[in-house]
Amino acid sequence: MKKHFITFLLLVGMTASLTAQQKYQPTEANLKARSEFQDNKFGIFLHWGLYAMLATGEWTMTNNNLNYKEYAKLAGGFYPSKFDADKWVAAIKASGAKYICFTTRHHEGFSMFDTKYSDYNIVKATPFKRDVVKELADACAKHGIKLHFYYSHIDWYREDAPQGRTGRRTGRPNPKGDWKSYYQFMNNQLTELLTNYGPIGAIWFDGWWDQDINPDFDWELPEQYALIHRLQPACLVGNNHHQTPFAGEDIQIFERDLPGENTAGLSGQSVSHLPLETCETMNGMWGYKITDQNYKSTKTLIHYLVKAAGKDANLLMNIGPQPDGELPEVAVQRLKEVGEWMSKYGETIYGTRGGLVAPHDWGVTTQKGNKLYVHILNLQDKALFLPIVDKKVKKAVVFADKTPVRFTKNKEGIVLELAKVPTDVDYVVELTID
Ligand code: JFZ
Repeated sequence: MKKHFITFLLLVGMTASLTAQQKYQPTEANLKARSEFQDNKFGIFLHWGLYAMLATGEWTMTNNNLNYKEYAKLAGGFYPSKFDADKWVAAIKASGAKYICFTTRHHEGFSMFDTKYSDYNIVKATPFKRDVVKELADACAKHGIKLHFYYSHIDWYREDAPQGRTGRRTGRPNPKGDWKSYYQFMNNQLTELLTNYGPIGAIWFDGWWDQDINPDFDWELPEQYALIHRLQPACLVGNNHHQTPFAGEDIQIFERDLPGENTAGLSGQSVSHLPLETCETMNGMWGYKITDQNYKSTKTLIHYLVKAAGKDANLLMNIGPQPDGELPEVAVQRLKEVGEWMSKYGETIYGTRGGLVAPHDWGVTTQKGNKLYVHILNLQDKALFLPIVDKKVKKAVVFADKTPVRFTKNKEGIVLELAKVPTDVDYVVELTID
């Protein structure tokens, strides 16, 4: 009897979660936001929290098993005197990025915004007393940059946060936590974030994977996602869970790899039909790391952006702001140089989708209407074969100066005859097809 009852409960549970999943129908506004998101192609990720002061990345609290009460004392000394939201947003805009994703609360548990639901926040617990999220939101609105919020499901500080495979030695008393209380807390904060800061482009969740040691753990995501869509239907929901997307999500996120590639071991999931985004660090760390000056070259950054576009994905490129409130100088220089390239070649990136010729070792293609942009990133020859059979190529020009490019056709496709072996950062040939 008992067994039957359990089966019955299981069935009810499964049906309920199925209905919750099937119920998600993105609104018109949401679908429009998804394609605008894809058009934007390039965003800047900012990892900023108390961890910036320790200057060893955002995982220091758990990596060094720092006691949560001791760690919290950092807040009393957090005074990023040079913080200027307008300056940040202007530098980011100059790169050609169209949106910023900011860590409102990372795994350390410190809220970088004014919140009623915890005093452990930048306004109440620091001498700085300024809501940097509000200042960023205002600067973004002024500069026409979209704002996305990173929000951690993990919290290494709160006693009610259930402990997963990280943050187990931060001295908190109760590993099980109090899920009901913690879930309510997160939803309260999400409500604040989606009420007090104007239209938000996306909520970017992270930390689901912390409970992969407990397969039965239920994050109750459908209800949380529904809350977000209720508050702002156009707000996109993304989750860095490294799985194929769950119901209620609007974008698929990849970490440190292009979709379909998995060199870092964090992106083995299959590629879905949702808008794609991949995030990558400009040096090697997300949060500010004082010893890491190993910044990727401007060429590498541009190549990554172009390759993402060729795979139909956005690039979310990260910078870890300093504890004094400034962006690292090298990062600002990179932003400027990527921006110079984007002001010339943006047309071949913004508003495009992955092109009809799949990515190759030599580069990728992007496409908008009847224009196919051939991005040659790495070619040793003066000619390039493109397997285009279903479409007719009417015209080929060098994108930069519109000089004609000769091409010949054969039954397998076309061969572009270039004036020289390309040495540009990205030698773009523009094809008109039909
Ligand atoms: C996550 C965060 O932990 C990290 O701090 C940063 O915010 C990045 C963008 O996202 O990265 C991960 C995700 C998963 C694991 C480790 C780091 N994991 O499964 O161990």
